[in-house]
Amino acid sequence: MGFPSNFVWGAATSSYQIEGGWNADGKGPSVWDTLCRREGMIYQGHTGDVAADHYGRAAHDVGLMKQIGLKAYRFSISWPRVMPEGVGRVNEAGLAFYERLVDELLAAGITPYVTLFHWDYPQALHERGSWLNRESVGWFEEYTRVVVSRLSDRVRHWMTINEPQIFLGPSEGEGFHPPGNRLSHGERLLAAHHTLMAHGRSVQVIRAEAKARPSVGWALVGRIKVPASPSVWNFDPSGPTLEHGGGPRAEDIEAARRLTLSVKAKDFWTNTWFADPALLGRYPEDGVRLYGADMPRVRPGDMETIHQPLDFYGINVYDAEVVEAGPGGEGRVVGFPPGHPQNALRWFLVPQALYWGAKFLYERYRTPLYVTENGFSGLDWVDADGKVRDYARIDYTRRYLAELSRAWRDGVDVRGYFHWSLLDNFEWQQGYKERFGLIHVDFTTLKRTLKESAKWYAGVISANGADMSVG
Ligand code: IFM
Repeated sequence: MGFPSNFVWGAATSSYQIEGGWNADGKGPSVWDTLCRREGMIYQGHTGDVAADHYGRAAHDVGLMKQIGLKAYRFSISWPRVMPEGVGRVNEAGLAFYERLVDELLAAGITPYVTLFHWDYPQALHERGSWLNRESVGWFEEYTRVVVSRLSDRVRHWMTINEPQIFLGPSEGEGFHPPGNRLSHGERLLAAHHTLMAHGRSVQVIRAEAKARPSVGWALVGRIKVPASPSVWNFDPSGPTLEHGGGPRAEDIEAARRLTLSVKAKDFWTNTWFADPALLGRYPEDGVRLYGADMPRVRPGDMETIHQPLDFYGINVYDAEVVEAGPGGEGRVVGFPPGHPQNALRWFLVPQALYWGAKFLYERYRTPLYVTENGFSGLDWVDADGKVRDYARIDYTRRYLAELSRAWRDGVDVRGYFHWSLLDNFEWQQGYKERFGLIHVDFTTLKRTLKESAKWYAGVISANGADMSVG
């Protein structure tokens, strides 16, 4: 086990999922405010109106972060809180909230990592065509400028967008995230093209206008395939380990690599469709071939805008599919055996996702990595004695961290790890059904309770990952 000496230990959240204060102090409506009011869209009609009331309790929450010993906190800015119509008018009270949060963090010795867009999109801009409208590139640029001009004397670490795969897939394709569109494949690719351009323009603005030298990245879903091996299936500590012949075959590794780095279907569950243009300056050939006539028109200069150097690449990793090589070497997905561990959302536990994901993406893009999200959804509650015994979260996290450490020892430049999430929060269309937090939130009283995992994580941080034992 081991991590670099300056490893960044953090936790992450996003604005709509924790803030509440949905119409407080001049905030404009976001597409999620609208969707939550549409019947049948969200589990039991839950909304983010109050969420964890982080808007009203940010100072208290920073105190809890300090108690855990976090070195860094990743949060996102609510675009409509800062610019109620998305462009033009600036809501000073909204900006002041984030200024106070940053000041509190710095005073507590916690480094802020700011995500500009984690799906909290102004309703007013949705009504003007959202990412389908080429003007959306300029809207995001303007919003970036407003935030950077106010916070960049104190914030150095920036992420432009979070998981475009999700806010474009379920939102514009499958219709269960807002705005609930079912666009054609060609339209979705156009929205993705504009999103990539908005990312590139935002990077340019941050670099040109930040007051303190910035470090700029983004956070993508790592759609990871891992090679089949006995150690992937066997969770018994006395079972096969890599050291005891439980490692994968070379052809399975190659199959997993190719599938992780390919475009195979007309959906957005891909790494390369987004990362190749941004980091290599071109759309991947397999995708261009597959998408054919649906391809967006790439105008002169578009790719130059998209292709901006990044200081880091953020991966959000929770699970993976397991693959093995077929007779011709092509990868095929192998199902999980009965009883394989799952989280409350029924996502399978595959700790090797952090090893292979980090390795495959680093080898292709040669950009320092952060794990910008990784965590476990459970059905935790406060026991009669006041403790939250979320041992499955601890076990999940230590297994994933062990694999991340292995990636680092094998030469991957991993800079930090942000646990998802700091607080129990609004899990999009699932509402408050499952809990991802290190800190339990009672959504009736809004009382916070540090879970056993938070106490364990505090120990991990203070030992810089050298000790992951429980209790
Ligand atoms: O809660 C989400 C987050 O908003 C984006 N990444 C995945 C998390 C868990 O589903």
